[in-house]
Amino acid sequence: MRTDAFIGLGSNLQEPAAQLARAVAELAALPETTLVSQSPFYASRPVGPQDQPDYINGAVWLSTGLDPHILLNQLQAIEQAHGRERLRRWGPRTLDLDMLVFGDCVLDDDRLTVPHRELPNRDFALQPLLDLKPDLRLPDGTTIASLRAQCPDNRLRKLPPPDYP
Ligand code: PH2
Ligand code: MG
Ligand code: MG
Repeated sequence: MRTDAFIGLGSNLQEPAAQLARAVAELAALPETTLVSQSPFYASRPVGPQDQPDYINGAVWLSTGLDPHILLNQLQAIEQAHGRERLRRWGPRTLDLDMLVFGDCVLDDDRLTVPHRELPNRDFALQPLLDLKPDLRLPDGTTIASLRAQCPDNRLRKLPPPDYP
């Protein structure tokens, strides 16, 4: 069985747009997984500690036969390969891959919460999801479009096409 999984990407260290472009290729190459589409990339001001660079954010739509915890292992392996260090909560990072939505799956355990807990507060995740699938809904029926309309504005700036592959 295949599931539509939506992954948020973020980086604010070491050529963030290049980190995201590489990560998209790595996600597309995961086992039992195909890349359906990728969103534009956006520059966004940091949410959380302000003493860090702006982020580049985007999202991908995957179709996967992996179960959510196996996919999480794969996301964490890609983060590790990008030199991810876990220093402080919401602090700067070379690559962050967040499982935003995994089909109709609702999960909350010590490793994984899907849909992502912070999604309603993050325009840098909601806008790329809207770009990928304007009618996307959470398992409880809430539309991503309604969350986007209510979300605090963080001054997203869409990068011009030459800046993302
Ligand atoms: N990620 C965080 C903390 N703050 N701010 C922006 N703009 N983009 C992010 O991806 C981001 C953040 C921790 O996951
Ligand atoms: Mg994150
Ligand atoms: Mg994360």
